[in-house]
Amino acid sequence: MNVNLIAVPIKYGCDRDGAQHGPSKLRELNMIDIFKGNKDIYDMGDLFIPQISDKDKFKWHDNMKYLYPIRDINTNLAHAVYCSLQSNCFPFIIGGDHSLAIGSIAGASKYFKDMAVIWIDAHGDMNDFTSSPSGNIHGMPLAASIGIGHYGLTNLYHKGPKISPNNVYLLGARDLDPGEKILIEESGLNLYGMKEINEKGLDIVLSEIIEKIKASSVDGVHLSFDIDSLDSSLVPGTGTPVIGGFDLSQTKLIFKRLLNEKFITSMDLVELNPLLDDSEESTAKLCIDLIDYISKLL
Ligand code: NNH
Ligand code: MN
Ligand code: MN
Ligand code: MN
Repeated sequence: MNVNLIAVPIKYGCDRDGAQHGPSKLRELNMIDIFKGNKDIYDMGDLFIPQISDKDKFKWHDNMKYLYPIRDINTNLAHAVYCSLQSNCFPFIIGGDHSLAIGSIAGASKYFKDMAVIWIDAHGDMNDFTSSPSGNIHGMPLAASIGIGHYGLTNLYHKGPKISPNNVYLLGARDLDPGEKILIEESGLNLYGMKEINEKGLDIVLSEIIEKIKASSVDGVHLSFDIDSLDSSLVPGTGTPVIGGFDLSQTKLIFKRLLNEKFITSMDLVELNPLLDDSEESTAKLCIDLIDYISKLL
């Protein structure tokens, strides 16, 4: 299967300058050629992101920054993802902040009858506008995809919830907001927090997830990978690093085990912020290393 690379240089979801430069930094470090060395990919270019002044961030909602621009960008992304799947291509979406997963999932869920989502993140991204401490929409995409939150996001691209919580696997969480914890509990999604992973062992947890997905009736699986799932010491170039995360070999094990199943049908890689990176650009280089690794497994 060919890969369609869709870059989304968006920062409105994290409201932090720099996240919009993720795709250009990865291109500068030869992402496309590295990918092409392993897999037939087509660079579909950068999705159009309109310029919005930060003075206008609360223009559309008082606790959801840049709501309508984010909705409109994600609607276009959803269509790009849907069209890729329809033409038998694997959508590989590069961020940009994690709000873009609303569009990835909206697009993929229109194509598939019943879809699972594996969400790898230090955070839950399960806030709605009442529980969010920041108003940043990158803390809300998983909730929105399940149908929780503002109608502008929950009805994006096609009406209603995109995925059912029993088909959601949240992996690596270790920084959850109080209201978000309640939403996670109530939803009944499959939570594998860092504490549980450390106790059980990552390999066992991955086997459990793989078994559950295979036993379910899903016809598509979206993998949404936030680089802040890695330990904060490894990812200085991300907006909200959190200690106690995955090391590099654990991260590669996750990709190896999941991609070897051949059930993943689309994926995101998000939250690189080159402006926050160290002078060696270690976070950007780590992303390149992961892209090299992933593209060999696709
Ligand atoms: N939970 C916080 C919020 O909603 C932080 C979210 N930040 C993330 N999510 N990077 O992956 O604002
Ligand atoms: Mn995230
Ligand atoms: Mn569907
Ligand atoms: Mn995160």
